[in-house]
Amino acid sequence: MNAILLEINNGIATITLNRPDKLNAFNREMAFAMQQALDDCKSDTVRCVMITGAGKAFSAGQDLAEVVDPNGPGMDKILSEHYNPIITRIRALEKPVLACINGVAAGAGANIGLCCDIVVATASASFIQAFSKIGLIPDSGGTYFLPRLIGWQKASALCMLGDKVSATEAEQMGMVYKVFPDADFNEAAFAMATSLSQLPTQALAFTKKALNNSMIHSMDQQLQMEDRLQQQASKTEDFKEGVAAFLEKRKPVFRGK
Ligand code: T3D
Repeated sequence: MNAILLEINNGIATITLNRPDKLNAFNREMAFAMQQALDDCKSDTVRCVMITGAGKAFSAGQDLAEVVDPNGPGMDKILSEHYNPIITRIRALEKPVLACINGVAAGAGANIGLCCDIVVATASASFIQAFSKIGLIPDSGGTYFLPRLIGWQKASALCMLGDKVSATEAEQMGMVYKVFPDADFNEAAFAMATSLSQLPTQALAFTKKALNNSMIHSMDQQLQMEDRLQQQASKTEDFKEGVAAFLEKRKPVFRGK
């Protein structure tokens, strides 16, 4: 059974974390397959990426059996070779990545979800910074993204206490963009992915680049970056189409070019 499934249809790539018996916990094989799937999403045929989990969980993070396996990769390799390359690939991917949190998201599983561009969750989903429960620190970008998403105080509390947060609480805190009832989740998440895949893909890529840099830039640097990226956006076919469609009072057809 492939630990990661990748399907590409009509501009939408769906990456499914697929070890449902282990709540989609990551081992080395799965981490490498995830990196490969994200690389495959660089194709021009992909205009939006959805990440979700098979079965009842999104992901329980690191497979803890692998951590204690004497033949396993070892703690010195797990972050640098498994998770960090996943997080950097998601942030660098020049298209929107939608995390569809279909169940519990724990440890690195939670933080892979939280580093995505937009996070939606089913009402019965939950998030756990599970690390302190086993004597570790939050990784996979948890200490970077969480304080920026929900503020320092709440991030400190969740990282230290390891409390389980429901999807509704996560939405109120700003960790999640929208929560959908379980019965509507697949359809609603897919509708959002479809909308994203029909938007001006290059403008979204420039938007992502600007937002990535807003974490580290001064206001002046950010204004200069917006100026540069806006000039690039204004040279795209989709910009011409967007303006023409507005003036002709019709719906634009963006091609991602
Ligand atoms: O270098 C490094 O290693 C650092 C990297 C760190 C990255 C990390 O992600 S560290 C954090 C690792 N994750 C966890 O600590 C979470 C562990 N899991 C849980 O706390 C719970 O399973 C959940 C809260 C996620 C869900 O609870 P529940 O009650 O819904 O399910 P369960 O019964 O605990 O689990 C179901 C099965 O999945 C069970 O197997 P079994 O008994 O049916 O054969 C359980 O052992 C397995 N499972 C769940 N999480 C993991 C796992 N197996 C391996 N690794 C897991 N992380």
